[in-house]
This record gives sequence, C-alpha cells and structure tokens, in this order.
Amino acid sequence: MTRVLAAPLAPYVDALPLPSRLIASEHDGRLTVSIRAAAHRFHRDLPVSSIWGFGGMIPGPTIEAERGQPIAVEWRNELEGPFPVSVTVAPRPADADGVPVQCLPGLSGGEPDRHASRLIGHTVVHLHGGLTPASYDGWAENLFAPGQPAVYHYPMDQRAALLWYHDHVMGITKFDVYAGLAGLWIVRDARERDLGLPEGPPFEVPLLIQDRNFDVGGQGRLTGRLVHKTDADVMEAFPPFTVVNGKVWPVLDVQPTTYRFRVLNGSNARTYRLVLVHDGEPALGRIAQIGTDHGLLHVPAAVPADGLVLASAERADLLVDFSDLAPGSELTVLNTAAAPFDGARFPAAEAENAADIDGLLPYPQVMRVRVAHGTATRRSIPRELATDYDLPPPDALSGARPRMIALVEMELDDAPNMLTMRELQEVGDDQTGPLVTVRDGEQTVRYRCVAAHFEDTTTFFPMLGRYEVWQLVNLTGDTHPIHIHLDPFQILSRRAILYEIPERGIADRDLAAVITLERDPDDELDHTIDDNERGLKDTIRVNPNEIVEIAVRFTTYSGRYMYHCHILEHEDRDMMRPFVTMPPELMPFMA
Ligand SMILES: [Cu+2]
Repeated sequence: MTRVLAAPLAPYVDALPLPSRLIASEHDGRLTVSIRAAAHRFHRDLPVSSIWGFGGMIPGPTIEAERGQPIAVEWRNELEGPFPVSVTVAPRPADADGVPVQCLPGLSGGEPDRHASRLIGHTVVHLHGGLTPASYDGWAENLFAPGQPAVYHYPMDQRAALLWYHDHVMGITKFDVYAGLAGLWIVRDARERDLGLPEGPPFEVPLLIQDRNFDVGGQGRLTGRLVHKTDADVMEAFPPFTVVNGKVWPVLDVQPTTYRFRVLNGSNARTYRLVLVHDGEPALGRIAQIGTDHGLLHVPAAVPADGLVLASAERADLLVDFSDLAPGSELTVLNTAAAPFDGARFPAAEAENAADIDGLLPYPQVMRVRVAHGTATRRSIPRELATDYDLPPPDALSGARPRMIALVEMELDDAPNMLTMRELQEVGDDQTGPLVTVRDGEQTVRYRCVAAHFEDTTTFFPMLGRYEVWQLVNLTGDTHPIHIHLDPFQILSRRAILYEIPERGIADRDLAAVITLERDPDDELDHTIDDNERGLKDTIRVNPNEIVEIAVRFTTYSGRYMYHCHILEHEDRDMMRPFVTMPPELMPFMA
C-alpha cells in the first residue's frame, strides 16, 4: 500500500518567475553583481524567507554572454550574518509513524547546527561550464570575505550553452547554494542564431530546478525559514518541495507554439527524472532535446522512454511543442526519481503514481504548463544541429593516458559515512599491500591508491591538447554525477562491473577491491548511454555497478582546477580532487 502525504502547500498557484536578465553587451561587458542577504517568497501561502542571493534574488540574474566577447564581473560580497538557513541532523531517520523525516518540514527534533548559524558570509564564485582561467575559476579555498573586492574575467571563448554560476566554498558549498547562491549564465553564438532557435522571452524559458524545505512554527504552520536537514541514515539533504525559478510547484501559461526550455538541476543532491504528462498519459513525444551541458548535440534526441534524467548540475536544452493543444489544456511535469538515486527504472506511464515516501519523494510535482488562447504556430526542429565536434579519433585515444578513479563510501565509527574519490595508479606484479585488481576478460591490471582526500598530493597533470581516458568506477550503492572543471568531455563507454571489497578494504588512504567487467546477476540497470549524453558534457552520471569511460582533453588554460561529485554534500565531504593542466613543453621540468 503506497502511503501518501498531504501537501501543506497548494500546487500550481504561483506563476513561474522568469529570472531577471543581465545582458553583458548592454553593459560593455562589465557587470557588477552584489551578493547579499534578502527576503524571498517561495510560495503564495508562505511567509517570506531570508535568503542569500546574487543580486539578492533566487535565482540570481541570468547573465547573457556572446561567444568571443569577454566579460568582467565584479562579484561584490555584501553578505552579512547570521546564516539564513537552519542546518540540522535529525536524531532519528523517521518519525513515530515511520515517515522519513526528510519528507517532513521542520527540524524533526534536531538541534540547529551552531557552527552553521555562525557563518558570516564568505563566498567564492565558480562559473560551472565556463572555460575560465584558473585564477577566476573559483578555487574552493580562495574565499571572498564580506567586503573584499573580487573582479573575475571570463573570456567567453566557448560555444553557446547554458552555464550556471554558484558558490563553491570548501566544506560549505551545500549550505551557501542552498541559501540561494546560484544563477544561470547563457552563452550565445552564431550557430544557434543560424538555426533560428528561440532567444529570450517569451519563447525561451530557463528552468532552474531545486528542492527546498522549511521550518514549522506554532500549530505546525510553515514559517518560510529554510531548513537543510539530514539524518543519521542519509547524509544528503533531500527536501520535499520542488522549487522552479524560486517558486514551489509553479505554473506557466504558454501560447500554442514551440517553446525552448533551458533546464538545469541546481539541487544539492536530488536527481530528477522528468516526465511531461497530458491527460494522464506521458507526452514525452512533444519534446526534442537539442542540447546538453556544453550546448548543441549533433542531432535532436528523443527523451528516454522513462523520462529525462538530470542529476545535480546537468543541463538540457529542450524544444517542446504545444501547437496542437486547445486553450485550457494542462500539462504537468512530474519527477519519478526516488532518492538517493541509484539508476532504478520507473515507467513514465506510472508517473502520476510516483509518490514514494520511503524513496524521499513525497510530492512528484515539479510544475504545470497551461495553454492559453492564441494562434497556433509550430516551429520545425532543425535536423542537423552542432557541426563543430566529433568523437576523438581512435588513434588519438589509443595512445591516450589512462586515469583510474574509484568512488567509494567509507564507513566511520562515530560519524556519518564519508564519500571519497580514490586516484589509482597502475602497479607491477611485484607490488604488495592493498591493491585494486581490475579484470577485463583475459586482461588483469592492478592498481594502488595514491590519493584519497582533497588535500592529498596532486597526481593528475594533464597536458594541454592531449587526450586522456578517465575511468570512473563506482563502488557505492548510489549514482554520482562527476563534474570536471574547464573543458568539456565525451563519454566513450558505460559498462557493468561486479566487485568485491574485502573486510576493511576501504581504509583512510588505502583501497582493496577486485573488480570484474561483467554484469552482476542481481544488477537490474542496463548501463546504456542515453542519446542525450552523446554531446559535450561536463557532468556525467556514474551509476552503481558501473565503470564509465570518458575522453578528456584540456585545450584552454594551464592551472590548478578541480573535479568532484556534484552532490554538494559529497563534494563538501571529500569527493573532490585537484588536477593541474600543463603546457607540454613544461613537463620535462616537473619533478
Ligand atoms: Cu557523490
């Protein structure tokens, strides 16, 4: 019997807000964005919430850039304490009725974290997807204190895409982004204009999807105060209310024509699998996906049959056709992904029954679209989109440097589990000690763990212009969206593995495991690459029982960058590592 929670807020009563636009060319490429505390109303029936926002807004202003026209942004940190979010770890994972506390508003008996309440507003801004020199990439430890000036230069020498800017402070990105520090950034170029794609309102609509929770006051009424709640069993926050462009479950009135939706999952941890429903049936055939993280795909892709999966930081550029719909028609966007997401399937036809309290998905609602009166016009969808990239040629990959990264979850005696990334180095047959053995048919390769924590010695020094093949192997039970800063990459393969980790195989700095490239008989995932993943990506999902191979090539800037899981609670607790891109002619001088 499926349990259902009554929603404490009415869905589809607030109009979808469109973020304010900051068009760089109208300001000679020089922008100033204040970062400040403000008040924001997440829903018609909620009191205002205290937030931290770029421009004092959720989302921050959408910065619109032209390819090849550099932008300088003065990020003006005007934040002041106290931190506007109550952070808590609930003492029990479920209430007396067995409902997981993360599905419920309020602190659920948890104490407000006193360290979080003392945060006074250090920040640092990262442009996610930006080809940005290292000095301006927003290194997680190079903080802007309140009042400290920071001017970042963005060359914008990159193809059209939906990027986003957000806080990236070491250890507290999960809190600062949750408090509101995120905004969209759109790069435009000639290729997109040649294709005649909608640009700007009303037919181009950005959708920043996030999940949020609120505190409760007297008589159990929602107070509007933001709550970041985790529990002893689940270290990530999976709040119950879906917020699009800053409103809980909004509604958008559309004309009967084709719309372009620029969708970003800006949640801390939640993965969405979005299904468009009309008259109780999935209407995914109305959607053509034309772009992904770093812009246009080669050809439009249909949405996968179960729905459009977007993990934290993934983007989708969608054309959606409403031209045949009568005025008053309503379509609903629902989320069918339980949390934590592990890739498990859920049929789109069942989307209206996706509520799953134990899967921390009490309310599948995302937003509604309502068709207004108007002249029906249908936009044809270009058959050929991007022409400026190809899969790396086999000879470039055959000599490519391999890099192996294991994703592991370490159990700690007196603290929540810790997610870490282990950089592995191939070793000879004579190596002893804890090793990772990878068997692929006849071939066996053995590895030693050479880095486990963010502050461990850098081991990745990719040379500019040279392809590398990074292998991401997931030895945990959940999907991790792995994001690499700087240049985009392409997925080469996604393959099933089975693995064994011996007792105490995951130690603070060592790792022992035996990994075989074959399917576990109990594994129900298909480990396929979706068509919409065959573009230029900067964030890739690595599912359980899976190894993902990506072709990585840095071509732009030398310097110290980061790669990390984009589940913010993981990134903050050690699922992040540095790498240094180097010009080849400097390599002989590296010790
Ligand atoms: Cu992760």
